[in-house]
Amino acid sequence: MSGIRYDWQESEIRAIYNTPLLELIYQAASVHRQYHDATKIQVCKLISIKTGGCPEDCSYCAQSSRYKTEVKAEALLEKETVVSIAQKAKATGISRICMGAAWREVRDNSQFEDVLDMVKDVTAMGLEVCCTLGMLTAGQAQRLEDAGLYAYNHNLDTSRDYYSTIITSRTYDDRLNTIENVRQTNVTVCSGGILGLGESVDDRVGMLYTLANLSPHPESVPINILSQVPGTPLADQPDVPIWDVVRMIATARILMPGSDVRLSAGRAKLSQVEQAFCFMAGANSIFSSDDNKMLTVTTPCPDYDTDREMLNLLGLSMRPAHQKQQTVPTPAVVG
Ligand code: SAM
Ligand code: DTB
Ligand code: SF4
Repeated sequence: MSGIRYDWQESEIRAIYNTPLLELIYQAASVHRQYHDATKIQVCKLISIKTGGCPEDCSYCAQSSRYKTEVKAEALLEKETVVSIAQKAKATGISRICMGAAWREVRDNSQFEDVLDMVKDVTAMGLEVCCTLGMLTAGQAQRLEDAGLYAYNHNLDTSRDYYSTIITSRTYDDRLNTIENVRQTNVTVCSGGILGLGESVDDRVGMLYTLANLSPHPESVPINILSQVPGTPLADQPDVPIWDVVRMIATARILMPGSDVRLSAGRAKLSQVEQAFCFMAGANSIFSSDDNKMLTVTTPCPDYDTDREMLNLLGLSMRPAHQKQQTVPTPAVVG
């Protein structure tokens, strides 16, 4: 689409991030209205299809087997369980289901076959299905596409420079390779990061630089606020100031105008007023959960009723599945 750039410089991104706050929000809100119906929010439901016992060492994560957290390793969920959670979510107006597995990578085994079956059945319900299963080969991405997968989530989390401070069991290029493998299919890409890992503003700019120079941009960009999980190396990180969250969302919105920007983990810590600022700055998606958790009990998530009430109060409605609006900006009338 016209007006979308893939050649952002870090200096430009830093200047956008550091724009005086209300001016930044105004610019982001304006861009948001050119590319999206600003009265719509996509509400998603996460399902942890395989919880805990992950061999990776992501310093923020409750599911890594390297840290002693309250999350215990569980078996892959049954397809029937996943379908019934998805049915309940659909009945409340949720249009996207994200299935997460605490895996380093997908293996070509019977568990992958089971996941492909889940993707088929939940897709057949008319919902958008996203999976986040760790690293993927191009062949595995193709099999997920064949099963009907709509999106694959694989976050960059932070800048290339800061990555090895947070994760040592894989590299930034491993991450980019999986994203590239997904791009070879028609499955859309979901990739974003986390605020509150102890990163600098330059690291935030660096992550957005990598995302915004992917061509095409990830169709979906989750912005997570660190949930400080006891037992992990990042347990004692301070809370992220709300204005940093708003700046990050607004900058992502301006750089990647056509993408969905998702206010993800950490939303439960925000007041309605704080969330309203995030929507004004261009966030157009949230995760909601009837069991009050994101993937695991360590990270609370507002429930369906609370979110319905908030959206009503703000005059927002839930976007149906497969209805991402991509308005072509009207050319200026000359003369
Ligand atoms: N194992 C897969 C992977 O890492 O790609 C998928 C699941 S993993 C839980 C998905 C994403 O959740 C991570 O990339 C990270 O951005 C986010 N996440 C995990 N733990 C978090 C926490 N404590 N606070 C905020 N975000 C978190
Ligand atoms: C994403 O960026 N955030 C979601 C989704 N993608 C998979 C996951 C947040 C996980 C929060 C930590 C937990 O629940 O343990
Ligand atoms: Fe494993 Fe994903 Fe958690 Fe890293 S973020 S430890 S890969 S579940």
